[in-house]
Amino acid sequence: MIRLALQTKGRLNEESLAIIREAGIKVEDSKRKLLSRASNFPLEILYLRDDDIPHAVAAGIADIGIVGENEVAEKGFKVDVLQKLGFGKCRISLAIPKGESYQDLSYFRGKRIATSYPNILGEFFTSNGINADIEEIAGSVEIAPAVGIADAIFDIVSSGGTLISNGLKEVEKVFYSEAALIATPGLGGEKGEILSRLLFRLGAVERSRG
Ligand code: PRT
Ligand code: ZN
Repeated sequence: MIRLALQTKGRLNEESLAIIREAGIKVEDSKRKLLSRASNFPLEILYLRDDDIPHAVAAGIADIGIVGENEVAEKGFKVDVLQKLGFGKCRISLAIPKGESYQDLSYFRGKRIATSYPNILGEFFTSNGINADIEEIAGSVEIAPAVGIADAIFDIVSSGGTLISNGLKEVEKVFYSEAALIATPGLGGEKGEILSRLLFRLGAVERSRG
């Protein structure tokens, strides 16, 4: 038996379940139980918040998981990224008030930047020699400039609509992400063998999706 961590609800939940089901594995959604067993494959699903999936997989609470690469990179836990899954695509970008003029990264020197991804941003600034004040905030990052608690933001963007409706413009695309299958490093034995079978099926789904 192998244990797969999926997001309970949210942007990745439906497509994660869809890919497992397309692989021919019969599983229940998270509405009934937070831990449930597939009826025709040696797999059980543990439903978690996406933020908790990298740790759960690194610690072996789950053997594998489906989560955004952004969460894997931000949390920094040691997991193997086995396969990108082609959904949940987004980027994490720096954005500033739309009336500001922007030339290059030196704009951010000494500025306050609100984000839920302080580690990814901190590494990016360090490697580019930018000294800025990173303010970690949990939700509604995009309103931080309007309410005066930050000069700029570093947040997830997909269509860009949220930035526009908050009077912001995207000036640097820093990190590209999509959903990925991750695993506890060094899974072997029976679990390793089940994982190979699962990867084979996911490969077939990917080929049939084109
Ligand atoms: O409850 P839980 O903690 O599990 O979920 P969550 O609320 O933390 O995450 P959720 O469900 O919003 O997102 C899960 C994952 O989906 C993220 O970690 C990304 O990997 C991926 N993803 C893909 C996105 C987006 N696209 C996205 N557009 N996550 C968030 N957004 C948000 C973004 O934060 C911003 O507020 O959507 C807004 C921007 O969208 P646009 O289209 O207006 O640019
Ligand atoms: Zn989350």
